[in-house]
Parts: sequence; structure tokens; C-alpha cells
Amino acid sequence: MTNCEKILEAVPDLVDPVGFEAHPFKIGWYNEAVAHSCFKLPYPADTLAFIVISTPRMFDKAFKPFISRTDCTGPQDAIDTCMTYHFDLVKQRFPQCSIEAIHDFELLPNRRPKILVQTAGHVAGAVRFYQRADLANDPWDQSKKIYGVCIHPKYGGWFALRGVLVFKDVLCPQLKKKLCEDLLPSDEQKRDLLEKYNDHWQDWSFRDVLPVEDRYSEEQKTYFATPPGERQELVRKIKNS
Ligand code: B12
Repeated sequence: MTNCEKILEAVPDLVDPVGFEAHPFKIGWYNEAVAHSCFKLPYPADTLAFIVISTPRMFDKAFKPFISRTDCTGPQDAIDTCMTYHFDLVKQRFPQCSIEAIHDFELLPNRRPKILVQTAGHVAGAVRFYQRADLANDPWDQSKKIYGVCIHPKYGGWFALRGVLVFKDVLCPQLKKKLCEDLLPSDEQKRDLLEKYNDHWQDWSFRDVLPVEDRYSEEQKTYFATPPGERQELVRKIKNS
């Protein structure tokens, strides 16, 4: 087995028990997809990277144990601190590799996101990223901003794209690109999804546009529906339970 093959096998297995998925992609696939050059990542096209997704299980398997044993009174959101901790654990398992972890919440000096996790998820084939350009007939006024949204084949919209791990010195020319199938083949389905995500995201309905294997518990929904600045009480409750 080559070094690359070992990493391709090990990373998904490492994160699965704590409710994450890790899907490999080549930096070149990501850099070809992003339209603006400010988002391109400064690595050779064959460089190996993984998109890391939190599934509905992450809340019980990673987050609750994490806050039970950690003092989460710092300025960073407890979820973000927990994600940083789990990305660091992966990095520690590969001491011979130089790994850059880029989180969904990190910004460039120009205040744009450091990584477009939806594009990374799409090129890795983990999820399908739906944007208005995917509709054969765009029904919206051109002045209306329509944000794109990803759908996961098993979890619909009940997941989050947490960031990427770039194995800076590992090249994997043999990795084959495999996109997630189009889960919402008609224009009507795509329109329905984009309207739910853009205009009604608070009612969670965009997450249920497909039958799903698992979704967030009521406790997890309450947590994510609470503004980050008001989550301390919920964190305290979980710590004491
Ligand atoms: C800033 C931000 C917001 C902003 C602006 C949204 C936006 N999309 O611009 C605001 C505050 C409005 C927002 C709101 C929400 N957000 Co938000 N947000 C982000 C964040 C941090 C960055 C998005 C961004 O600025 N993108 C920049 C623009 C320019 O990128 P883009 O539109 O994708 O354009 C690129 C692609 O089109 C690409 N491209 C071009 N052609 C092609 C072709 C192909 C095939 C591909 C693949 C790509 C591609 O090139 C373009 C760039 O050059 C991301 C996390 C992240 N780091 O990515 C989360 C994220 C998009 N948000 C998310 C969510 C869930 C939400 C909310 C529901 C609130 C919440 N957190 O629960 C709401 C819903 C939206 C709404 N109706 O308000 C999720 C979406 C998950 C999913 N299933 O897709 C993300 C990914 C966070 C996460 N960690 O999971 N968000």
C-alpha cells in the first residue's frame, strides 16, 4: 500500500466513530471549480485533501462528551472549539505529514471565507451542491440573491460541512473523481430546495427534501436554533446531565 492509499483508508475510519464523514478530493478539482481566484488554495493540483462533514450523530458522539470534559467559557463557540479539537486529533495521528486544517468559520484577510466547504463537498462527491445555475430555467428576478445549498444522499440537509484537511506533501494522482448523483433531478425539485433554503431556512424544511436515514434530535435542533451568544445555558445543562 502506498502512503496515499493508507491515508485514504485511515482518515474516514478515524472520524466515523465520533459522527463525522471524511471524503477525499484533489486540490486541483476544488481550484478548477471556484470562480474567483481569491478562493483558490496554494497547493499543486494532485495534493490530497478531505472534506469533513458532521452527521446527526456528531452531537452525541463528539460534542456532548467534549463539553462534559472541557471548560467552554472562552470566546469561541463551543461547537467550533470541539471541531478544532477533533481536526487536531486527526493531525496528531499523522505526525509524519504536514496537514493544514481549514475550518468553515475561518476568514481570509479580505473577510471572505478561507474555504468554500460546499464546493469542496461537491467535488469530493460527498454531497451535491445546488446553485441557481443548475436550473434549466431560472425563475427568479436577476436582482434576487439566491444562496446555493448542498444535499447529502443519506442525511438530506441534516449535516454540516466543517472544513478540510489538506495533506500538504501528499500527492495522489491516481484518485478518481466521482460526483454525488443528482438527487433532485427536476427543475421543480431544485427550485423548491433553493426557495426553502433561502426564504424559509428557519423552519428546517430544506433539510427534508428527500427521505433521510437520520436527522437532528430535538436537543440538537434547539442547540443550533439558539444564537451562538446565548448557548451558555444549554452548554451548562448538557455538562450537568
Ligand atoms: C457567509 C455564509 C453565510 C452568509 C451568506 C451566505 C452565502 N452563501 O454567501 C449568511 C449569513 C446569509 C448565511 C446564512 C445561512 N447559512 Co451560511 N455560510 C456562510 C459561509 C461561512 C461562507 C459562504 C460564502 O461566503 N460563500 C462565498 C460565495 C461567493 O460562494 P458561492 O456562492 O458558493 O460561490 C462559489 C461557487 O459558486 C463556486 N462555483 C462556481 N461555479 C461552480 C460550479 C460547481 C459545480 C461548483 C461545485 C462550484 C462552483 O465558485 C464561487 C466562488 O468563486 C459558509 C461556510 C463556508 N466556509 O463555506 C456557510 C454555509 C454556506 N451556511 C450554511 C447554513 C446552514 C446557513 C443557514 C441555514 C444558517 C445556519 N447556519 O443554520 C443560513 C441560510 C441562508 C439564508 N437563507 O440566509 C451551511 C450550508 C450547508 C449546506 N447544506 O449547504 C454552510 C456551508 C455552513 C456549514 N458549515 O455547513 N451563511
